[in-house]
Amino acid sequence: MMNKQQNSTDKVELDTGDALLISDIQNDFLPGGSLAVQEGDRIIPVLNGYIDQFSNRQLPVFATRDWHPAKHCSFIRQGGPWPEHCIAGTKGAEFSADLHLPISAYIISKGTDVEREGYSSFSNRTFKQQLDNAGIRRLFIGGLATDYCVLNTVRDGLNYHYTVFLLIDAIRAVNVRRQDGEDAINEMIEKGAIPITLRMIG
Ligand code: VGL
Ligand code: ZN
Repeated sequence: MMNKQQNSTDKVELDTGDALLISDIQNDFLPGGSLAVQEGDRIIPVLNGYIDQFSNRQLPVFATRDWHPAKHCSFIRQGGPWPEHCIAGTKGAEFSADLHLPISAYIISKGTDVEREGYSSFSNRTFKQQLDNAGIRRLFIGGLATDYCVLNTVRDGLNYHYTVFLLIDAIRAVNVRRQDGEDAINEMIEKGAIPITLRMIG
């Protein structure tokens, strides 16, 4: 039986083996961008708070970026669902200047293959290798978008048997359908992700 107790917590002590994963805080996904996520900018100060918590303990920070070729299959012009966004090397693909990524952050590009969507951070095989090399066992995942990259990354992370904490105060959804974000959150928690907020980090 699903027990709510197992899937929630009051306090989390960060330790060796923990990593922060920040998904796609890029200009095109933020207000004014070509695929702007509503309130996407509101989570940036919170993510900066998580970055401080990890950096202070010298724990690794990973930042993913959607990094598409100009004719990526996900673009409407190519028959896909999305307006053109996050084309490698453009201003829209740059990380937000408001996100305080440490110089030591690992940058993970995804969606680089013209014929594959690649929502999950694990679609870049290097990511898993870097986690293994760093001895990571617990992933703290936040960023954009709840119903695409975050959802697919959390699914893969759980399938690889990482302990996954979902940064519930630092995610926002595209919501093509109004319920998508909520549905995604419910699915992730159902599958074993543990929802936490910044103030629970001790
Ligand atoms: C994403 C829509 C299109 C994501 C990427 O990373 O969440 N969403 N491309
Ligand atoms: Zn994309």
